[in-house]
Amino acid sequence: MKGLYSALLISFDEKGNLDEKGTRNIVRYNIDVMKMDGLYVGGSTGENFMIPTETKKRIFEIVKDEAKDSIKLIAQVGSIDLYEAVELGKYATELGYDSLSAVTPFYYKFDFEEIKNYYMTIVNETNNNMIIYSIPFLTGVNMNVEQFGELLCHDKIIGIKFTAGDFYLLERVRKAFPDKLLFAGFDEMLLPAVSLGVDGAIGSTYNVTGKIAKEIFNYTKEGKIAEAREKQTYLNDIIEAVLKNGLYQTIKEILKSKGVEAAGNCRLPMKKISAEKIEIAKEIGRNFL
Ligand code: MN9
Repeated sequence: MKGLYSALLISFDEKGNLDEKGTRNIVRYNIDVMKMDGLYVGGSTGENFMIPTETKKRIFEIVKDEAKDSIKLIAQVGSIDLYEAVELGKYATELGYDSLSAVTPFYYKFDFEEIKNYYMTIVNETNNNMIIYSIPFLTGVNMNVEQFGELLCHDKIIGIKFTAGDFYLLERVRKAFPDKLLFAGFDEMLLPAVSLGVDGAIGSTYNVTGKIAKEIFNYTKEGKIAEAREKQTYLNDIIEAVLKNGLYQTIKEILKSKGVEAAGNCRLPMKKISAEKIEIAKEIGRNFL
């Protein structure tokens, strides 16, 4: 399960309905052109927390159908509706997803006992692998090494998607759990995360920057830090421009400019992109990718 994963973008039409063909095209681009090792389906990048359960299921279905067994697939099933998380977990497990992942439950400030019960429930009900999705800047949920340990001691809880800039914590987690899978979640900090021994990375920008990310990953692992830094700086110039222009929609526009038809729109309440910003997105695609 090691390696580079795109956090898959999902295509929606003008009304916010799933565009199945467009989504399949994005999957194909990630496999055929970006040469990703896997896809992370239903994460933040997949606009997952804004879409209804039936659509989430359909997305898991068409991605699996398109990718077949050609790359690894992780299904993010986490939800503050634990019943939904279990239902989605069973569904993705039956479809043959290699692992589940679940965001730490957010909004209600659940205590650790509740968080632990959430993960144990999903794992015990689905009997599939689980990767903890930790993204404190969006969830407000911070876990320490001991708490990660209480979850990771379960055989089926195989790793963490670590989307944070706390590299001291990352290093302590790496040392404490050498046999678990650690994935870096911030594309702009890939180099330092790889230098601290992560097994892979999962990111939104890799839908279009996957090849650059692979170079950073490989150079860093080989100890070629100057080369890796040069690539990271190049990647971060792209990421800075993308973030400024609107993260997910800009990546969708770049995909379109690269010939990925119907890469689509974002769902409300995310706003519609302006004509001016579409031009900026195309320019980023043309100049850097
Ligand atoms: O999960 C992504 N996080 C979000 C990972 O989309 C919230 C990252 O890949 C970031 O989009 C990326 C740009 O900041 O690092």
